Amino acid sequence: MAIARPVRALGLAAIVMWCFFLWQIFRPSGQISNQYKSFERDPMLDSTGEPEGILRPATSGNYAPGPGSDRINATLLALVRNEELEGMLQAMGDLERTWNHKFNYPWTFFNDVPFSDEFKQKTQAVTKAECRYEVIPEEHWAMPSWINKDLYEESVKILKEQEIQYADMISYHQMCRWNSGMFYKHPALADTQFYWRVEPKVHFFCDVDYDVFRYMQDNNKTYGFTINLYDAPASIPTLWPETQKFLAQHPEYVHKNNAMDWLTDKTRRPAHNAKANGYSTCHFWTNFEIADLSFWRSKAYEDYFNHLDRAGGFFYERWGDAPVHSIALGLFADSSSIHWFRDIGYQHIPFFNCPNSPKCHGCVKGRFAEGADWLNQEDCRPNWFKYVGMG
Ligand SMILES: Nc1nc2c(ncn2[C@@H]2O[C@H](COP(=O)(O)OP(=O)(O)OP(=O)(O)O)[C@@H](O)[C@H]2O)c(=O)[nH]1
Ligand SMILES: *[C@@H]1O[C@H](CO)[C@@H](O)[C@H](O)[C@H]1NC(C)=O
Ligand SMILES: *[C@@H]1O[C@H](CO)[C@@H](O)[C@H](O)[C@H]1NC(C)=O
Ligand SMILES: [Mg+2]
Repeated sequence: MAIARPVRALGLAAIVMWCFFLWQIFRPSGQISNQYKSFERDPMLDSTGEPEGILRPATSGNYAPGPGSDRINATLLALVRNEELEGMLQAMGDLERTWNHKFNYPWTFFNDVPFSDEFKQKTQAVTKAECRYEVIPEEHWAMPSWINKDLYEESVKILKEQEIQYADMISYHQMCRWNSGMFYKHPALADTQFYWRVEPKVHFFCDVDYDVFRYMQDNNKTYGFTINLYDAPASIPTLWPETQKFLAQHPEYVHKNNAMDWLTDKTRRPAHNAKANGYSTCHFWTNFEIADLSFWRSKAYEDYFNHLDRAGGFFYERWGDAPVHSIALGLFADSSSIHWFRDIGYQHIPFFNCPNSPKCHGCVKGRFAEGADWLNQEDCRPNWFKYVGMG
């Protein structure tokens, strides 16, 4: 049966339109629409090398596994469940390949229940370095006695209505509290000064050829981050008001070179600042952090954490360790001691730090988010660079 030429043309046009429609929906999200772009030109697209300052390559000392090395008191640190073994092996594999096989820093694993033999055997098999497996003491993990269970249950309902992820998992609240104010009190870390926090399933993309812990020590760095994000204001409505109460009692703890402007910015995302009652919600994304434990062990931070803990927001709201750490650093640390590790390629779904460097493989240079365009608006790095810099 012959089909008239105009009808054929129409049919072809319909197919073309349909393909275009599908492409619009399913096209790869590599292209960031202007609406959500944070920078005219993302600094990650600029050529990235090693940081300035004193650097020690593996050849500068004895980094072989075992005692008597040139390693300082530092550890790779992971809070992880037995069920997350596969994801942990993947993350360890990445970090061993890109960095730790050269330096052999020990791994310290924490869990609220004992690690299984399988977990111990398989993780130790990924590294030549020493692995330590630690159980968290009950008094560091349990919900504190002053938290009212009924009030907690009521609060969870409200948080759920506001679509706060994991609000109904008590263990998530416990995890956030432990990461905020407990991990550094574990006896296994008594002799440790620096740690690098690693979560299961994260990725590392770039070869790093210097001792990162020595970099922190030699250059007087307190804290290192890769990604800076906005938080969900509904998870922390009273965190900033509680912080202000604390500061009224303890103005002496605020460092003269603080990052208060970064904490309180309301120009870039005013609605977030309003909903969080004065806090921009901008925070270091703490699933990656390289830091000096003496900051958390300071009187200023201890008093601040105790104030927050008593206020109850780790349970009645869903305060994360990320905003808590970030506010404390922004207030009590010298902002020049906070370092952006732009050279450490990193991913925790759905965000990336992917530098433009020949040392990096497996991520798209300059890509910040994967999955949906709107995720790019969660990028808060421009504020850190604006108020503090890229150091
Ligand atoms: N042992 C133990 N580890 C936990 C528990 N809850 C969370 N963790 C660990 O704490 C870290 C953060 O938990 P996640 O569930 O990844 O939280 P998240 O990163 O905010 O959420 P995702 O986006 O789902 O990854 C991970 O390393 C987990 O393995 C727990 O109840 N017990
Ligand atoms: C480093 O650890 C050793 C024990 O492993 C300890 O004797 C020493 O005091 C520690 N140093 C610091 C600065 O904590
Ligand atoms: C680090 O701090 C010490 C003591 O304050 C100082 O002597 C040293 O010069 C500083 N080093 C750098 C690289 O800033
Ligand atoms: Mg995670």
